[in-house]
Amino acid sequence: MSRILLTGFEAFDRDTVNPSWEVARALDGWACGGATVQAVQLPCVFGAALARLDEALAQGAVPRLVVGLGLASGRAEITPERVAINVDDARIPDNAGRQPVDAPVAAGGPAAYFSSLPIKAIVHGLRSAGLPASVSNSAGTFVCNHAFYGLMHRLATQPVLARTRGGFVHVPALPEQAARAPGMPCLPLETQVQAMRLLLRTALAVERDIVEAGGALH
Ligand code: PCA
Repeated sequence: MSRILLTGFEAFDRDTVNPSWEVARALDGWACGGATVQAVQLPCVFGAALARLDEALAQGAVPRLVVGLGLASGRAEITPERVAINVDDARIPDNAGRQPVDAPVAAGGPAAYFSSLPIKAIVHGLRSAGLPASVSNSAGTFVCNHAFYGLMHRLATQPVLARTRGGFVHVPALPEQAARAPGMPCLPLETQVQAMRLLLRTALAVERDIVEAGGALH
């Protein structure tokens, strides 16, 4: 059995729940394509999130797949991220009160990394199953992008991780969160978990991504 690392974030910005962690922990132990999911919670803190990721990467077998999840409140769909950028630029303080502005995630690192997940095949598969999904071209510049960039930097620079695929997916708010913010889109937890099962299956099965237009005007 190989290992799939699925990370989710703790709650942040005065929230009490984070769907990304609820989804990850619901799938902890789930077996898929000869691999088993290990759910790991990341602190919503610059630096500390990557320290926790390093621990999880080092403990146990080299993972076949690492997928980071995070909440993007305001989004209505499951959105696999295309690109991580080498910038920390926090609009609000993180859970430790840190608020870096225009700082690199990794000093001297490349400007960006692309996800190595088959993001178009994932979106295609989710939509075919009637689940809302689209490719996102920006993971922002807060702790999610930080974790995504840090992950891809590790996969690119640590020889032991050379064969591990990785990426990041933002998920919508839960109905209980949207109930407190009129007009906020949401997706029930069961639907998010179902989508993530399909996403992981696709990520394991599809070696080469499909070519399908996914560009948006905005
Ligand atoms: N979302 C934030 C950080 C943690 C989370 O779940 C983000 O999009 O950066």
